[in-house]
Amino acid sequence: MKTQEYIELEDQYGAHNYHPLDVVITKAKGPWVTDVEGKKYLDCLSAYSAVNQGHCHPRIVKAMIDQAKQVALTSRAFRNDQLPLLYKKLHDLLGYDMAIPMNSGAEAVETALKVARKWGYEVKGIPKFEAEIITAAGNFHGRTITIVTFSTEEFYREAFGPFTPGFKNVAYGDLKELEAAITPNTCAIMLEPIQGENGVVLPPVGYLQGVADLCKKNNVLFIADEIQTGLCRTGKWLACQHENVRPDMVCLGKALSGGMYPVSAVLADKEILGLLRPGEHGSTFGGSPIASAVALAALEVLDEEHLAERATELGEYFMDKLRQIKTKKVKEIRGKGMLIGVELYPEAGGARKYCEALQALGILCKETHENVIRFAPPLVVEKKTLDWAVRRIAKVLK
Ligand code: IF1
Repeated sequence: MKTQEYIELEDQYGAHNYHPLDVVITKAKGPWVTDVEGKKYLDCLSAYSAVNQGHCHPRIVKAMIDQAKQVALTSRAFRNDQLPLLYKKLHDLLGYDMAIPMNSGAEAVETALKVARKWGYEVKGIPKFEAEIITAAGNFHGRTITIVTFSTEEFYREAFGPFTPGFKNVAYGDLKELEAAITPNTCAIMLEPIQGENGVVLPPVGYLQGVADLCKKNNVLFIADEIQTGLCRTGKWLACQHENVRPDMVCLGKALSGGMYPVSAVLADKEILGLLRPGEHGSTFGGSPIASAVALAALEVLDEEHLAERATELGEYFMDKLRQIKTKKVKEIRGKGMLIGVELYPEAGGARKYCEALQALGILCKETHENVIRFAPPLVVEKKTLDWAVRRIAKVLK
């Protein structure tokens, strides 16, 4: 079948909740994907940072196939011999006492919110059902009803109320406003260390440290949503580590499986995650043998291929080259490691058409909001491939 036939089928029988580029991918390897016409593209999105390890990493593929032949799913009613190994690996790499496995990022976020509320009632002593959680304007944490409750993007919410009580937003990057929003009933503050969806927005230097200090002072939990920023994308295992901040809870997803399978998790110490009792929370697929084996391999690849260091080096290289492009269309280039946003002036006419032009030249990327193009290739990409990409990006921005 041809591209157009796939598109017609999809549009006829699928919900129209996306506006994808018209490229129909059929296979992929490392940083490259190939469409059904046989055209090859450099993937500069990495499935929103889920394929940090590169597409179809042989080691992760092998872990998945081997485990699929062995046992895929047991449910958590029984134990399996892969999940304990994943727990230990997460502990060794990231230094938290415990983890809880889920599937999607949104589920990890929901899990963290539930645990934070429980902590609020049982440890902090907040009166029953009065717990408050503070989030940041411009956030993106997923699509469930509770999560869109605190989205500030009206489009994500407008058709979907009524919403979940107990949340309030403050401006991202503003410690004063945050401090003023904390009450004795505040159990947690949840933030992305860099707001990806909001256009790769970096908070002011010292903000995350300031948030951690405010949390400590007020007996409030700091939840970091590292679903997009975590697992080496920004040059550290966790983006919070750039400021030597250790959040009380960390949400992981996306690259936790290298894109092979939906795997997410929440990490925290025993005083927090240890509060969950049997039956209070769970998931049919979360922590399955196949999810665990895949995640274990995905973490080993990040570790053994030193992908955090690679993200730092490649990110500096890439951003430097992007900055050398002579163009009047670019307002700002910002990012950390290999999470890079190129913000165009509004007069440039919106980022979408540049993504379409890049597609024609063999580069896949995605606009975020009106005017930002996000560049986040897999961390296994080579410098000479980035050079190749920059030549094309320069052409498009001229
Ligand atoms: C879509 C955005 C990125 C996330 C953070 C939780 C989740 C995400 C920081 C939820 C998910 C994805 C979802 C995807 C597009 C993508 C996205 F543009 F929409 F915002 F990456 F920037 N926390 N982000 O970034 O994880 O439940 O999806 O596994 O199409 O909605 P999920």
